[in-house]
Amino acid sequence: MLRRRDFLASAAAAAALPVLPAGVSAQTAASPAGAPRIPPGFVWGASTSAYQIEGAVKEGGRLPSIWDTFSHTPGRIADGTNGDVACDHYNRYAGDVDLMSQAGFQAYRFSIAWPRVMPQGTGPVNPAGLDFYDRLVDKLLARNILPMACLYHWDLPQALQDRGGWHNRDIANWFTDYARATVSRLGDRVKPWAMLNEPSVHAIFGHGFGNHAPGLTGWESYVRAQHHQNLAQGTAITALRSVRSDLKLGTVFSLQPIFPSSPQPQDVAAASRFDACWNTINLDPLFHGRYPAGFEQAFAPLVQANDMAAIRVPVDFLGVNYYGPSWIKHDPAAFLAQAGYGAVPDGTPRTLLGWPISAQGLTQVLVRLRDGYGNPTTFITENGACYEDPAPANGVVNDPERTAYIRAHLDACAAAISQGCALNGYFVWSLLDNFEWAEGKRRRFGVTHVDFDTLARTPKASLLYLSQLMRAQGRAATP
Ligand code: IFM
Repeated sequence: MLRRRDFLASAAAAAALPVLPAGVSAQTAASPAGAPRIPPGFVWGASTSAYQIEGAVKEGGRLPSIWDTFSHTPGRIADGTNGDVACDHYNRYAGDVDLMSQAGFQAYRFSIAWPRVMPQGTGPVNPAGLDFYDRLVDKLLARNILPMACLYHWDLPQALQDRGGWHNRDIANWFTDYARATVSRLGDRVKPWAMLNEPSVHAIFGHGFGNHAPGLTGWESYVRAQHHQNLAQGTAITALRSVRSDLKLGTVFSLQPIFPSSPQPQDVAAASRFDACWNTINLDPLFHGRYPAGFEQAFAPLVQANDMAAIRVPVDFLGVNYYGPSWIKHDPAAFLAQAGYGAVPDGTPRTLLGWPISAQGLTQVLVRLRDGYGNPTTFITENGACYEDPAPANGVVNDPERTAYIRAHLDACAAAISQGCALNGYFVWSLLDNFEWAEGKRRRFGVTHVDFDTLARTPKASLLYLSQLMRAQGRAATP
């Protein structure tokens, strides 16, 4: 496993990037008073995903994904919007990269749209689709920003959904073929590659609750989608190892502490089952080659002879998306292991979406990885918060709650590092206000405000805060 400095240095070297921009040294970068105690060498990044920002859904040979279908189905999206235009990043990517560069970001995590690269999901590659990512990557490198690409952030080609999508075991090979084609084209410049984004979330919401695309429901549907994502992830990592030897291959999980909503034994047991469905259903197969205790039987009908060996593959890094903890109660009617969301303790602060806030929970997640999963090289690949923002005034959007949220979570990163967790970097979610899935455009996570009528970008105070920190600390990276 690579550790912090090795990772940035080798990824930057492989991409022919200088680790330190000219004129900046570890000595010249000082810490602002009261700033989180993040050590030099930490990677500071911003994160986005294709369907949420690109728009241009019919340009360059792209065909529909499950999210095009879902968002155009009446009643699915809270405000009736869709990703047709989103932030128009497809056409405005150069300005967005300049914005990142001006802010001082060192790295950018974005996702590749499978329906651009292989519009039918399998078969011929669409060169025009890859051309877009070529342009994006070259622009990033020209600005000394390290590209980190994620191969799948929930936008499955609709043509594959029509063949069963994540319920069809063949998807492990479909995904691997798409991954190989994409990495063969971009792997000379992009070194860190994440396979999947938040597979348990995609399985639970998209294939269990049905409030995300493709809108499927029920326990068996969830189990099939979860196992086939695990299998596709492992199969693709193994295949990509032989594409190039200098790649850094990993994946991204959403992880959170899960608490019982009461000390009643039934709620305690439900919390443990929910923890399995959210957290260890991804972690245990990848790092230990088994499904969590109590879940083996549910997965047994799907697991073939070599599956667990195919899933348990070494990774160069793990991306952790963290937002906050959940409180869970026993609920016999809940499709997910009879475990449902329960009462959150009085006084717990929450974001606009009602998500409980606990920066300490981020440290707990990282300590769990340290103690239970071999302390993998880790990046926080998403962290951020949704709040009601005021309109832009004097060229800025004042978002003190988001700024405080980010600051507290950076402190939690520093605490984890001081406790020996192999945390290497932090990517804020998100660079831009965007299409927030079932919430549409009415819920904003960006550190940059986007006016969805004019598509104008305006920095928020949270971006200026990050920028100040990154300029003082981030550029102190030494190889
Ligand atoms: O917007 C999403 C992202 O796509 C996946 N992680 C959580 C974010 C906020 O809901």
